[in-house]
Amino acid sequence: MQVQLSWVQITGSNKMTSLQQENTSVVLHKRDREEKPLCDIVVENLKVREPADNEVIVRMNSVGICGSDVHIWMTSGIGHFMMNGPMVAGHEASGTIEKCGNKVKHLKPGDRVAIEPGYPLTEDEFSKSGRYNLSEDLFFGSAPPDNGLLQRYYTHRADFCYKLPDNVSFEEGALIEPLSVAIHSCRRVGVTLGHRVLVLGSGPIGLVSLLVAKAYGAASVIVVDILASRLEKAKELGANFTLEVKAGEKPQETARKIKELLGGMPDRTLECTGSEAGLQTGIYATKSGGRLAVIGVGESNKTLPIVHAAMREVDIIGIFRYCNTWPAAINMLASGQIDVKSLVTHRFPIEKAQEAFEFTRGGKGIKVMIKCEKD
Ligand code: 572
Ligand code: ZN
Repeated sequence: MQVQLSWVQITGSNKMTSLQQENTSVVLHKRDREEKPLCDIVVENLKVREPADNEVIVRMNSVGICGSDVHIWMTSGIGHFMMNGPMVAGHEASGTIEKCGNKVKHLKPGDRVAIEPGYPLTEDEFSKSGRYNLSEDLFFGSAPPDNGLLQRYYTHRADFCYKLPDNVSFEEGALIEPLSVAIHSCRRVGVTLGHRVLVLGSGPIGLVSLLVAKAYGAASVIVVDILASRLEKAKELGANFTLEVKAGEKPQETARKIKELLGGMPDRTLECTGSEAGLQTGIYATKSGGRLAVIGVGESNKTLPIVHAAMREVDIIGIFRYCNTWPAAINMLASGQIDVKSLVTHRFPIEKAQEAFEFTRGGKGIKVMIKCEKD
């Protein structure tokens, strides 16, 4: 089920509040012609939805661009989620409470919040047990066809907005979303004190996985990628070792190099590339009895040395986004246990969203932030 928002464009009325008049939003519109990108990015003014009793309107401040936003812009969908009309982009977000619904108790106008973009729409067995990310009826802002958060004003469930302490910035608040993927992954595979950890891929998710693995007590972390420039950032962020892999190198050979550099096989592996070679490398590299998190997605069907994994009791653990991570992430940021600030390399105002998406697609920066507030 999706929440359908009205696509009424503001045309001007003397009854409108200023809030409605300036709700600049970044909307993906599927093009008529079969030419990539399959969507146009249109910066337009959308109606602000009034909050229900349990909702808030957030004056958005920072929204990070995720690889999936770019993928949807290019292809008009992701996996089996396909656009069925115009759709607002963006799901890594923070802002300030503008207005509260009648029954909202824990927030008030002026509070700074980080927003968890997905929530279950039914009380099924998964949401009841706390694993609400697995619910069969989910809203997730910016997963087609659900509208995303890249707007000047955005209405959301209040209980999925988390108050930020004064010492956590809006950008850090927006970065809690990718950070959550890493926290959920480290929890699921049980990264703990003394572990050797392998991170495959040094994009934004690989880099936050490195930071979270260290915060969870990993004794050493090796980050592997085919791009030397990204590995530089991994070193800056505290990777004990980095390994540049040549495209086409045999996964067994990469696994051998990983063991040599680490001084032993990794206890835990966080696979963030989504590639067949990455997953194969992860299986060969992980220590017998160890665990591997499948974080990157890529092609649905992959050829894997599954018997190799089974015979060595390497557990392959699936990851679907996250659940119950925002409170821990906020505490990790506020206490200084983790520092994500340097991941933000570029900033664009919301009016220049097209430039921001093109820049992200070019793969030059690490995390591109869109600033939604007027100066
Ligand atoms: O930050 C959440 C997020 N989730 C991603 C990708 C980027 N950002 N996922 C990968 C794509 N899936 S999917 O569409 N699918 C398996 C293709 O459900 C969701 C999780
Ligand atoms: Zn994302």
